[in-house]
Amino acid sequence: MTIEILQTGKLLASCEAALAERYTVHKLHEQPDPHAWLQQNGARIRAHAGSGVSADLMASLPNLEIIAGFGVGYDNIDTKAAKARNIRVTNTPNVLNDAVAELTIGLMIALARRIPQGDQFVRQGKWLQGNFGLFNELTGKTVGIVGLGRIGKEIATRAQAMKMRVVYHGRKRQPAEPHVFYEDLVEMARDSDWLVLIVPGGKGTDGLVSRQVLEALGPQGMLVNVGRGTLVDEAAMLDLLRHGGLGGAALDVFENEPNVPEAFFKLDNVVLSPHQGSATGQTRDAMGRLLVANLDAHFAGEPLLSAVV
Ligand code: A2R
Repeated sequence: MTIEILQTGKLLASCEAALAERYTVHKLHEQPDPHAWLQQNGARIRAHAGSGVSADLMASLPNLEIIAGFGVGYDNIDTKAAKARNIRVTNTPNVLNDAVAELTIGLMIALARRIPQGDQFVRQGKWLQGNFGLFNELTGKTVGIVGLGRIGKEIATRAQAMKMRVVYHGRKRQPAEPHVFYEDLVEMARDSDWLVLIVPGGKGTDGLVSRQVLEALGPQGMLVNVGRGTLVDEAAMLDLLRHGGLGGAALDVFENEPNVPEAFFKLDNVVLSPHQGSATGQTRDAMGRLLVANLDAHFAGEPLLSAVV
């Protein structure tokens, strides 16, 4: 008898194929009556593959041993409920650092130089009527990284290659890092030209970037969010972007994805991206391999590769 595991959403094809080779995989999202299915079969499930696991779902899986999440963030897995039942939780860190850092720099240049807007300008034949305009550059500017973690450090390296000065904010100073540390986020925003958000979502960081932080960044300031939509007071950001209180924003994440407030669509000083941080074939394959490797390690009684609980 092979081990029975549960998926509640679609995963990458290569990841699903690897899981199917090793385990008996049940797909709750393909069941006509998921509730009834769980009542009948929930007790046989020993692992969940993929993110998005609530305490309710865990309650209907009495023999669940492990949740192998896809992605570095696990704010959509109820880790408290998992811990209470000794259910292990894994994520897929590190393998996506480069992809997210690359997109971050891409978004920064796109916003500074208005690359998407320039593309539209050419396509719409507006170039025939005159030049596009003069914009900004990264060279010589200060970027404040909120969350100098695994991904944040990769962004810092690339920002330095762009001849930027790097400073950072977190809950604690990292003595091994050469950059200036700010304990106070408002102060860092005031001293920075760019603010890049790359901290995890969840209760501890909800609304971390308040109106006050955004106002400190100011009319020339640029915000980049590649962490989570919940980090920012989105309504305040919109208001400031519309009325000149904030220079611009490049956003890969939003409060209520994929529902992006339409007000953003009318703004020229924003670049919008559909949560693409880790979205390359190479990186997603690596994330899938790590998810599967964590499950394999668990069922082989070996140490997990990347445990969060
Ligand atoms: O606070 P510290 O010194 O432990 O630094 C961590 C920082 N961080 C925070 N900073 C300010 N206020 C907080 N409440 C707070 N909580 C955490 O975020 C650390 O430097 C950074 C997170 O780094 P890592 O744990 O290495 O995460 P990684 O792999 O860089 O991914 C960051 C996030 C994911 O959780 C996804 O939400 C997103 O990027 O894709």
